[in-house]
Amino acid sequence: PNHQHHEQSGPTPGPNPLSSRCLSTRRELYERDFPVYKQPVEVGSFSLDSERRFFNDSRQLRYYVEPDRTPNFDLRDGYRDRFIKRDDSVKEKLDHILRWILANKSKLSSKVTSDKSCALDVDFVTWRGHLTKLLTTPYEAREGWLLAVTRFRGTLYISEVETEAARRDRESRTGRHEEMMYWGYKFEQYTCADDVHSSPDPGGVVNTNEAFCTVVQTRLADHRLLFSGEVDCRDKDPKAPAAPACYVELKTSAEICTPKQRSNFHRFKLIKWWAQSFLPGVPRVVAGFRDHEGVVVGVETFPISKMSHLIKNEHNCWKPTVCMNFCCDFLSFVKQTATEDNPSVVYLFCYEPHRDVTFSIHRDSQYSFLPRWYLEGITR
Ligand code: 0WD
Ligand code: CA
Repeated sequence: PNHQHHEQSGPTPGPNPLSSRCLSTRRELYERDFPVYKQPVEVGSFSLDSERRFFNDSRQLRYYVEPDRTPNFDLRDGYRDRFIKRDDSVKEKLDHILRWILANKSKLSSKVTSDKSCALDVDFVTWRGHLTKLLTTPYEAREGWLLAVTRFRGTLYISEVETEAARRDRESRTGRHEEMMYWGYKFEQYTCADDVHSSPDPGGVVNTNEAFCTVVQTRLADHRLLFSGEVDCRDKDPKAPAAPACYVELKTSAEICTPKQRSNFHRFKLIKWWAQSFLPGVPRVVAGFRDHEGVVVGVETFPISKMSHLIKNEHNCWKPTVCMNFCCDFLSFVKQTATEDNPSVVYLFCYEPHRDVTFSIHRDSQYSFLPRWYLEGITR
């Protein structure tokens, strides 16, 4: 896909100083007080089964079973013969979230407008993963992004578009890289059980079509957000706090052997772990540290609230306030830019490392992403 063709490159230049054609990504501009970020509230959840079918329930939610501190999990086991991989060339856009919205329209705080149709009481609908990319943008020197935005009945829908570079990378992955992508899912299988009282089954099949997703509502400054994110598992203690506080994010990472490796881990990996879990209010990450052969040699729990202390000794490190203020200003930029309320219009926002965020406008193009079933379903 080519996103060069657009009808104009921004609003007509005028005297309005609040209306701008681009948004700076320079860190210094975002070093101010931490913005208001309301405690995220889970408003629902959904599941995707082994064939990627949608269910408006938590059937795919799994339970965390704490492993040994030195577990020796072999993450390569089953890669050849017990692995069913999701087809990542299929772009699902916001479809699962939109399905969830239709299924929960009545319980979602929605208001009836003059034409008897419902408008959502939120400013933005998106995936958590898209917001994670926004939070880390001021520190992202390698990967750009494209975010498509459509305004429909006052709500701004944000859906990612794969960049050319990302598509090339996806299509040219090495065998080693493909196998390493499996390791994270295999770690989940070693540490998650299907039921409160059962044990993990490392002899089973890993199927990456399966997913459990939480849907949360929150507010960042004056932006009301509704987003969904995939959750790996929950605390199995029935006395654990309510969702999302009972959720656990699982990660694998290369074992840390040198001070240089520790510093890189703090500077480049923890920012992604922090941003991803902070957004939906997931309080901890359990990390499996593995060697080059894919054997987990250690497991460590990282509370999200302690991550910002861990990094304070690092030189030139990321700051949570810069991440949140940039995201907040980006959302303001989107509100100010995407003004035409029309499901066939897409405002395409583009970030390339070390550049400002820019945008282009596309009418009835390949970028339109709100499906007819959603437009019709929300209208009745
Ligand atoms: O571009 C995307 N991120 C899209 C995601 C486009 C369309 C759909 N999705 C959805 C899927 O329905 C999936 O269930 O992604 C869901 C996960 O969304 P998310 O939580 O917003 O994504 P993110 O925070 O980036 O990733 C969470 C987990 C990953 O775990 P790790 O520990 O590696 O961060 O979701 C998985 C992955 O296991 N994942 C995905 N699953 C399906 N499709 C995708 C994807 N595109 N990206 C990550
Ligand atoms: Ca994970």
